[in-house]
Amino acid sequence: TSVAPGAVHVPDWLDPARQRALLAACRDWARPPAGLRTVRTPGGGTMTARQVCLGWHWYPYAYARTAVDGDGAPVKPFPDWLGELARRAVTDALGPDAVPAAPYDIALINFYDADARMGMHRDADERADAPVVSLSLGDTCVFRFGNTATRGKPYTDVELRGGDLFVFGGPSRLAHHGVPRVHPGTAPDWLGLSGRLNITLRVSGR
Ligand code: MD5
Ligand code: FE
Repeated sequence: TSVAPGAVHVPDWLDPARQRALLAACRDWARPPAGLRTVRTPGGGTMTARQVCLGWHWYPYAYARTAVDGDGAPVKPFPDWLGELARRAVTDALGPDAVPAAPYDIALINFYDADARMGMHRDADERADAPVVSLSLGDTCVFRFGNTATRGKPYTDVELRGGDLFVFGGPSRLAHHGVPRVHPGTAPDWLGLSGRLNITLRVSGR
């Protein structure tokens, strides 16, 4: 389903076996060193979703090779199979011509508990315009897809469920977006996850 030019939602893209395998991998990556951390913004705010990074470590508002705002350890490698998954996602959502020449080399994994939110923002710290691939696991959330010019209206609210794929490319790459709420207890029992998890796959352009 196209939400805006270049923004395509593919419900149920990951089958249950893939969801379980991805969750197990994310739990492994979340362990120290360079594991799950709380992100603090320069203004003194705290992000409610906690994060772990692969390939490059994101901190507000730049990328580094070490967990500079965590334990300082080298960031875990970005595995080849995740890059393969990203290219397949872009092909399915936008077509083969939208797959970037440069390799996918960043994963940002956000863990949301029942009270976690993500305020409206743009992802502008990458030096490449390659599409961002977003995979969701666990609880359903409200995903707010906005416009490029402002953090406010107009925007479109979309329900993202576990197993869904969303790809943001072309004119949607720099759109504002956020997660105004998570619906607790909506994850399927077979997954064994309380809360929501989102994996974004990106090209650093470095
Ligand atoms: C999430 N993560 O659900 C979202 C999904 C983040 C973040 O926002 O920065 O980690 S990714 C949504 C996204 C990425 C790039 C572009 C656009 C949306 N967009 O143009 O709407 O945890
Ligand atoms: Fe974002």
